[in-house]
Amino acid sequence: MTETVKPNPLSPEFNASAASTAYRSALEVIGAVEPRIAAAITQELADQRSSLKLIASENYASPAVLLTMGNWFSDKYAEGTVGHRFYAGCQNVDTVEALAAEHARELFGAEYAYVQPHSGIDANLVAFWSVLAARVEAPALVEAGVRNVNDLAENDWTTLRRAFGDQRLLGMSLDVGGHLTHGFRPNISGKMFTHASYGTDPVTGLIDYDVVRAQAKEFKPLILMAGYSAYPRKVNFAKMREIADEVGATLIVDMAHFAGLVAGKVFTGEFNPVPFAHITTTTTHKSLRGPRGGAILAQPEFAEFVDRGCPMVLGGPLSHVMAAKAVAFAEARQPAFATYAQAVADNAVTLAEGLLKRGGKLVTGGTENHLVLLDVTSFGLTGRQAESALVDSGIVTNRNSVPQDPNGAWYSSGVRLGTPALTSRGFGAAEFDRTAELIVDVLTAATPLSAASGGLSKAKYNLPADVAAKTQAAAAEILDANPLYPGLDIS
Ligand code: DSN
Repeated sequence: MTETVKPNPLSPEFNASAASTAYRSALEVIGAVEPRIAAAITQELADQRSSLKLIASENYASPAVLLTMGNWFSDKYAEGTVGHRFYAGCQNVDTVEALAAEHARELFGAEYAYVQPHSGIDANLVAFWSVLAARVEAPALVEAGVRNVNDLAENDWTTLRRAFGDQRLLGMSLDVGGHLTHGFRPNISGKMFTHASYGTDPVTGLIDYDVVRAQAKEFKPLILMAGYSAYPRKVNFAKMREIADEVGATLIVDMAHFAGLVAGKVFTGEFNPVPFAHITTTTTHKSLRGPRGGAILAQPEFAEFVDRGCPMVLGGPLSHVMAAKAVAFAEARQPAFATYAQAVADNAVTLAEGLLKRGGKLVTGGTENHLVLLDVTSFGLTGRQAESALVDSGIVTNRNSVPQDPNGAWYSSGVRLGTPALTSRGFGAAEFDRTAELIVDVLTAATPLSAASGGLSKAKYNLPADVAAKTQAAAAEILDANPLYPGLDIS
């Protein structure tokens, strides 16, 4: 007989009574010093419990992961790497970091893992410096008469870039779902490299690998970057590696968004970046459902350079977070995580179909991962108006550009919807179809305020109060049926 247990992997191993005692005691201790912080922590749980969280980059970590971060590892300095520290007394940090790296290697089938990065940006920076160091540093610096990059004048990016031979990075365009840290000006990666980006096909919205290949041949990048934060499809990393090899580039894949789908074996073969990328970077808190942080997997030739991440690029390792990464990776190695990851992808398809059948327009027409990009221009709204109308109704998303966005990045024309968080609560097909219905109801009822009616910006809108109230009540119903941290009694 088929088992019909809902995929809520947080529940089976979750000892609600022990977690309630732990958190109540912690809040009592915190509240004795600064009660407003204890109150804010309590309120954050209440708020997270009571909203339909569809932010594609967010999730709910298990109490085991969260509790692992609140301890005395926070007090320890441990610059360096396992067995090679700039401080004494790091034996327990060594245990933690070695275990986290071992779990990461096993989880992703990687030969080398580095678990120190504090965030995805940090992980990418370490990866960039590693490629520069491995492939460029020595000859280019010597030729430029620079003995050490630390000798360069502060903020002298032109000098720095010349020293490194003005290297190039080709990454996915921000406009079609790429990430800021893949060579864009507001991020340091855009200052370190001469940058070019590849887009998507204007009709299908998909990456055209022949176009990427042609661009790479023309541009000859040192680094070919793959990965995204708002592209709702799989990427063929085997093809990306082929392109990188053809032009002598190093392939870095930033799998921050979909690491959980790789860990859970939803993305396998050519869609699993780890065997193909020279360096794979990630965050640990998105679909992977760990603590807020980053990690790097690399092929052995880059290991010695990545190992220098701290102090080259990173501050002292956050040992308490590395400990929580070890716990999260251990969780992700359990069969329940694969069930969860598959449910994340299945739920995204349900959400996409629920929106499509109610008249929604989706970038690329659907999804193959954990996110859906809804083009809200068909509702006559900007992304900003849609995001706000949904928040008023208890639905938390984030506005996002769509390809060739007429409203620019600030107001945008889309909302990005992700399934990892609500799937962790136990949402399945019925709940995601209902969620799609609620989203369409709100966006249909919301109207932009034109200049004539007193509104002046692409941010203003009108949403009938009864629609917001009705949606909030309907959302509360499905949220109550799928409680976050069931039995965790904090008030
Ligand atoms: N801020 C993350 C996101 O929302 O996609 C990426 O860094």
